[in-house]
Amino acid sequence: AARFNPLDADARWQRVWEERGVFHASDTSPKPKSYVLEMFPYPSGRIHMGHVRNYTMGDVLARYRRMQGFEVLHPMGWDAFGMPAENAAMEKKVHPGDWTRANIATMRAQLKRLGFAFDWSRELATCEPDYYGQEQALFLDLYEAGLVYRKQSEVNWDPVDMTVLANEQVIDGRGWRSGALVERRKLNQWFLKITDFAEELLDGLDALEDWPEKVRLMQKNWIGKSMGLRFRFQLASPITGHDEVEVFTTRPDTIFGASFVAVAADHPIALGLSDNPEVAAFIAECKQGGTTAAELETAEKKGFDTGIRVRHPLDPDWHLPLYIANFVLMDYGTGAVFGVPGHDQRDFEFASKYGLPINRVVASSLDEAGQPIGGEAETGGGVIVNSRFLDGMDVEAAKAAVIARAENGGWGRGTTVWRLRDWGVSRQRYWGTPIPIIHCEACGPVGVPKDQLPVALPEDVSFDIPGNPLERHPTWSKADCPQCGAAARRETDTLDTFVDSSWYFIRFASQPDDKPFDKAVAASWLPVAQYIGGVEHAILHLLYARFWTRALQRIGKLDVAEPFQGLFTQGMVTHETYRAGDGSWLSPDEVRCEGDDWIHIESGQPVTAGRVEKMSKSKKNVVDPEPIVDQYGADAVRWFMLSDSPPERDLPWSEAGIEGAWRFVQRLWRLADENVAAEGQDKALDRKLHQTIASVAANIESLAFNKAVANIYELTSAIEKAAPSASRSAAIRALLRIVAPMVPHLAEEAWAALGEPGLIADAAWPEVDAALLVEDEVTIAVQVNGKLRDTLTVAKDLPGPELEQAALASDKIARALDGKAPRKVIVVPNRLVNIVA
Ligand code: ANZ
Ligand code: ZN
Repeated sequence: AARFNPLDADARWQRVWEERGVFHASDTSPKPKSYVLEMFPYPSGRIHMGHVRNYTMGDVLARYRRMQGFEVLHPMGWDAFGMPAENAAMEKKVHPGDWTRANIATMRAQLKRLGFAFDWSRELATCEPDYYGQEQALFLDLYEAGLVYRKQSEVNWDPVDMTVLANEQVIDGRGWRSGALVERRKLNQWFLKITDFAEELLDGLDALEDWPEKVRLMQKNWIGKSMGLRFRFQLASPITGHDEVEVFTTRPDTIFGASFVAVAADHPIALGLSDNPEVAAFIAECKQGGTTAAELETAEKKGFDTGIRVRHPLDPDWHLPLYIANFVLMDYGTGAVFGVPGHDQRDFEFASKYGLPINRVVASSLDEAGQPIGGEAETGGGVIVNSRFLDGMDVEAAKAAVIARAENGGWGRGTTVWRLRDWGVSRQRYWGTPIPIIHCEACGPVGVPKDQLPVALPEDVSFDIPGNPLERHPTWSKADCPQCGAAARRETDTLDTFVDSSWYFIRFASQPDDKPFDKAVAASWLPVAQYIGGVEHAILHLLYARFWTRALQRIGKLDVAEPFQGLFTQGMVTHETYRAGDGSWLSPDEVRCEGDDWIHIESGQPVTAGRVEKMSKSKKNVVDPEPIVDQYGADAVRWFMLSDSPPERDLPWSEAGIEGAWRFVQRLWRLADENVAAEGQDKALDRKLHQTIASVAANIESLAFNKAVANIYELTSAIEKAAPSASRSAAIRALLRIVAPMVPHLAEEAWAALGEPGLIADAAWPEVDAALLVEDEVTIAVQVNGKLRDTLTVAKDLPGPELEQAALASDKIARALDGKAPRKVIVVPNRLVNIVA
């Protein structure tokens, strides 16, 4: 055939792979195992270009590893619980389960059309009871081991809809449906003791050499280990029940920069003053606003001066005002702080508002001691100034000095402090894993016995009014206490969906019916050799998965410490954005290019082409992969995803790029299709081929796919230019094998057309003839009196006398010698001839 026709070939080969179970991973294979994993998708509706890029990279590696003789596990599944399904239920009156399963069906079919080498027999969806029931079993194991507990914690409360809101349902501090100002409310919620693992999770980062440095750093900062000091300020005049207030700081070095002390709105001192109606009103005001870190950060800093004064511990005559402040949290440190406006931004804003002193105690040099602080706090390091015995010390030395002083004086204690908080996993939502607990009046919270798992979600729920449908279901929450048999209440909170994604990779590795996984089988696959996904998961998902793995190891369920040996975070797929005259966004298929201008097709009006940005629905700059696959076939799309940009960088989608990829696929096809059998060796082509095999392998292994693509382009051109020979025919066959991981359908089709037996998917990676990697010619420098005068290309390992002869035969050397006779000739074989005249 003149052309490769993907519309026919793609589906045909996909069927063959599936029928023959080519990509099934065998637990019992004698081959070495390799686990290649891409982050599983949320079934939002359709596959987008980001998925295509992510899964293409993983697929190339998985197929390559198979060709290298590994038993490869390359699974796919669905992160299927979460808010969007409930939103769809509320907006479109469709059951979250129906919506999710329909999306999965669509997206599965889309993935299959791209020809990814997944072991579909291991497919899982976290919203199915066979998955979340096993998750409940693991939750109970952790509960028994004391790694799960319940405590009061704040949630976003919508006072109009009378419901708890997820963080993403709070928009600018208001409920997304009611528009009411959101309040903070305390509820009893479930927590996982990730802080027990803080030290391990931090230390473990050092061994993760195949992770991007920036991700390790982000995790390190998130865990946030630092030295802190807890110390007490005496109240200048004690009040009932309190004669001191204990604060917590990570910057004891700034102790002489203090200008106020502040407690949280629910601190005992604040509550003790709440008989005063002004205090009570201020405490109520502090409860408004969302709970997200961003919201707390940006909310206006407000305080209430209690009138109480406290004594500075290093100078009893120095009195500071005591405030109640909205930016101090009760559940961190001691719920009280001392404010240093010169060097902490929150304190700076607070002091500016209430006219408190803003003193400098850190400077870039001692000369700067008298300089006032400018428009914002100076949070960096430097030398301590205006601080008595600390003057001249650097920040770290001053911290140690103050901690020592406090401990000797008995007014404070140094502590190691962690930024990491325990993981709150309770969600007041329907579409998640039910927490397998029953609340009994007499026995308290009791775990559901394992033989009663899964605790399945009820199907008959309604979403027409806000709130958690599990809570108002007529029967579901009624249960008997497993311990005493009394009538009791089922927990109606469901688990954070990050729990679902914290162990799916273990379930992929081993999927028995009667338990979460088999310890030995799981350990035979884990850790994941290469994990690939978006950098947006660099902190939470990866940290939670690392924690979950270590927790299971600690309780003896799993023999693995770190789940992901290699991590790669790929760049995004981007596209130009377009705006109509009225500022509204236009999608790429609503506009047309005319010369250098863009035109709105429908109205004929000019369009402004804007920045190249991540494809997103809000900016309408999305290109749907499906019609592209319809038009160009899977291989062209795959090739384009790999070719234009380094994988860690953004990839700008372009029509020209996909067309180029399509043309290259056809070029490969023509090489195979027009190949003529011939005799004879082509040494140069042999060498090019073997160098390419080696460099493509090295580039795939380091995930430098765009470099592998460049290697392949070069080899293809070399083959095209070469005259027919046995070498050329062999090179074409080898080329098909090295492109097979990238363009597998074309490779199969051409492989079959050349009459090769078996599937190329089962073929081995071509062997490199090491002898051909070595160049047999070398470049020699020829010097006269130490000055470079000529270079010569000669056969490798040419003996000294012959090298000398060749050097002396050079015209340039003759000119440089200018008739003088060489006095001495120094020869370094393969490198240099130096003539001393
Ligand atoms: C004095 C100081 C001076 C502070 C300075 C910072 C900079 P990280 O490092 O994130 O753990 N803090 C302590 N308890 C708090 C609470 N319950 N609510 C709000 N803020 C609290 O933060 C520790 C710092 O956050 C502490 O160090 C304290 O302010 C504040 F130039 O003390 B610092
Ligand atoms: Zn009971």
